[in-house]
Amino acid sequence: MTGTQPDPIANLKQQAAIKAAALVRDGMVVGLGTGSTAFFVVAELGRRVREEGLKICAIPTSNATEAQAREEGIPLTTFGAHPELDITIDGADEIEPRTLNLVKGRGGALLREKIVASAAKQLVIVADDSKYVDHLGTLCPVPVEVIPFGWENVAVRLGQLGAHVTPRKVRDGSFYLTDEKNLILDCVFGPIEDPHALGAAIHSLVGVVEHGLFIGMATQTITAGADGIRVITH
Ligand code: ABF
Repeated sequence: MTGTQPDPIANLKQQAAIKAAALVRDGMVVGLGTGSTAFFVVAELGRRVREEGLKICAIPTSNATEAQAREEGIPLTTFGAHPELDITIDGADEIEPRTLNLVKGRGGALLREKIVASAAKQLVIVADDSKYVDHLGTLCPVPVEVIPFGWENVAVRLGQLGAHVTPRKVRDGSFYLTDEKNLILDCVFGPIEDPHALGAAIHSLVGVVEHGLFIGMATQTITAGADGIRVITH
């Protein structure tokens, strides 16, 4: 059988993930992120639970992460039992190193990710170093989760804020639906000078549930690149 070529980016993601997972201590309530980097965090926490007897319980940010956590044997809990979390570890699409402001949500889980992130004492972001940008909006759209009813009007008003708006669709051409059965409007703003102000303006639009600008939420980023692991703490 031919061996698969090692994926250098996946290796970087795994390095950052293992470093972040080491922050988790016995007794912690942990928010589990979504995406390919968070995948390695869940795998490492599962290993620690099985091999080191790590005693944690966790709240997943998506159905996909919930399924992986169950498979890894990580005990799950709910906000009903634990309304406050100790740490959430998640990925990101863009990181502004100066402010640790983020764009998240390319995976479609931004609402649960932001809820779980905001409920935790610490939000630790893991990524490969390709996610660093000088200004948010440089690499990718800002996803905006909207109620399906009247989404077309919200799209018009997002356009008035300067966005080129595309409703996210799946392969068969139907609308992508979030775990909460909402729609995602992918908004290309270009480089964003004042993400805090833009986030507030987006939030003020009736019909918007949440957006992928995570402003002032990350307490630490752990990234891996060719020159090793970089930790930024705010
Ligand atoms: C998730 O991590 C999403 O918010 C974001 O889209 C994703 C980044 O994905 P990856 O780690 O696969 O680059 O939290």
